[in-house]
Amino acid sequence: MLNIYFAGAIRGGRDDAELYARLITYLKTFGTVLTEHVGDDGLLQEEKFLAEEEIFQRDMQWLKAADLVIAEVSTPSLGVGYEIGLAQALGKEIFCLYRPGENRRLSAMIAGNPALRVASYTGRAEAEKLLAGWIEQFHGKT
Ligand code: 6K6
Repeated sequence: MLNIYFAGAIRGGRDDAELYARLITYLKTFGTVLTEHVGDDGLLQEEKFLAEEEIFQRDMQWLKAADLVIAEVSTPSLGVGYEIGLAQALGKEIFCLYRPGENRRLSAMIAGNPALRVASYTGRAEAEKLLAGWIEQFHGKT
């Protein structure tokens, strides 16, 4: 079973939370999504009872356990950037999804990083198509 770490902005901003939830639901057809709370404000409310150190330690364990890291990077987030950098250092396969917007531009640390697979998309259907293609290729390699 594929273990998927989905990364998306939390304190960076929750404008795309609903989209994260839909992408996570889609990803669950391919394996286990370790970070379901990223798309679920109800689950995040429960996390308020955890110390920040506990959240950090747990997320790091999940990142180490992941086969695949999928990051939605349209909303800039320190946490997501950190997770991507660490996932790269751990040798994980990393896919980044980016929805271009009028007033934003993806960080060069992501857009210019040859170790990442970054794709732009406009809507959920396109994002899901990209995810399915990536996961199929990933399975071909393993
Ligand atoms: C409860 C209410 C608000 O935040 C919480 C609990 N916080 C977190 N719980 C779980 N994962 C977190 C939390 N904060 C950050 N992360 C991890 O960093 C997630 O895996 C996200 O991919 C990423 C988001 O980072 P920020 O900098 O946008 O918060």
